[in-house]
Amino acid sequence: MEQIQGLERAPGETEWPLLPFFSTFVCKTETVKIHYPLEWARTSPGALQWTLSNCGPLFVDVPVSRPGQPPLTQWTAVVVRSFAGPTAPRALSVSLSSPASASIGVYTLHLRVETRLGVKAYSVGHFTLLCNPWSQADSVYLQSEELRTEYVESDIGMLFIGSSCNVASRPWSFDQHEKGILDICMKLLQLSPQHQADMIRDLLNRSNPVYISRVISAMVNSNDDKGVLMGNWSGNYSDGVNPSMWTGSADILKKWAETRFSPVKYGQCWVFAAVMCTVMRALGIPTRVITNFNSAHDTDGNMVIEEYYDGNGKKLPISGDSIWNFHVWVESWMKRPDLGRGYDGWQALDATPQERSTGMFRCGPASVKAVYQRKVEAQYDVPFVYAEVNADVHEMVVRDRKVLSKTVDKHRVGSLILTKLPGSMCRQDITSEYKNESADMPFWESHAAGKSF
Ligand SMILES: [Ca+2]
Ligand SMILES: [Ca+2]
Repeated sequence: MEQIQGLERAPGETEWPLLPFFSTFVCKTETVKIHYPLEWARTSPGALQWTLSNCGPLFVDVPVSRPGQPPLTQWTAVVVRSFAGPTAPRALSVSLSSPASASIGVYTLHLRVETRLGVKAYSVGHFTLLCNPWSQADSVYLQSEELRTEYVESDIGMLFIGSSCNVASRPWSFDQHEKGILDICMKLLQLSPQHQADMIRDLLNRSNPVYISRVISAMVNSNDDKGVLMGNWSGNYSDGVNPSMWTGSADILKKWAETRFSPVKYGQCWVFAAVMCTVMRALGIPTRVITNFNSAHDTDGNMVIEEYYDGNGKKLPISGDSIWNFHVWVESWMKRPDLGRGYDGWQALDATPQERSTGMFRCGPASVKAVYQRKVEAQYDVPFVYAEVNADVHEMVVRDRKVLSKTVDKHRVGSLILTKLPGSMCRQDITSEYKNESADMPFWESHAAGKSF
């Protein structure tokens, strides 16, 4: 299948060239005009029916209806015009519209025509249906044109690494418009354990970006499934590629596809995040890469980082918790009807295999607003993300398994959270989106500052 262009076009009507076989992609709720030769039969529009199959057993029947504004709640097909003349070939032009609630994926379009002579069924071709951040009805709608340009269309990234005192930047090519990449992203959905286990349920769930993003966060790493990237933090990368040597996502995704979906060696956090950003942008879901400096990895779910030292200040290997100089994940923009009001917007998603989330190495989507509010029961993985940016560090001196002293450091973790500033290669500080710094102030101080927390 071939991708004819990127997501840069404006929403609205798109005319496809003469069929019968086409392959392209279209965003949900967009109307496409399909021009189909009907040289073989006399027909009346009322006897036509399109059938869509989403890569398998899920079928949607779309009877051809009368002209009118297509409702965004169901598939519609409207005959725009039919051609019939003594010299011109018989042909039919039909507008097809998808609802905002449609599942994304690769669709096969069948045309069924009833005539006096019988019924004919034709397989017309394929198209890939994507999320539509331009459509208000879509769960990933993003109002600002400038932000859509940055978070969906832009294929140039800047990843931040290093330390909060010495931030280094690393350009990255997301390559989501590159030929073949969208098909590989679709393959990633097809190979997911969810799809393999229950195809119909998976296809139905693909209307929901919360579900889609959780599947992708698992499939970008090769743990537990046939996912893309294998992590390696050993320093020995001799049988693969040093994670620092990658500069773009296409090389990684193509290598995965070319090796019949064997894990690509190797990734570290920024590589996992950048590849996930590519997949999400390719699917039409606004996404950005985030770097958290002094990022905590809480292994026991208590949202505290425990550090144990002996009397000489030597760190003891008692706790599994750790603090990375930096850690990189992504945020995707979507509605969260599953969480009630107030949690729409950016959702943290992490493809780096750190901890299992309901049995698999994946993380999120965790509403950034829920992290800010410490709403730990808001699925998915809010306690883990909260700890990454906001865990207190308990430094304990122990002897004979007894704690002799304990100090609490409330400020080390999550010292700076950055992303790329839209329309620029500079950094944007988004620490305050994750952290309510005034919550740690004494009451009088926060009160004096006029904060209501
Ligand atoms: Ca995986
Ligand atoms: Ca802990």
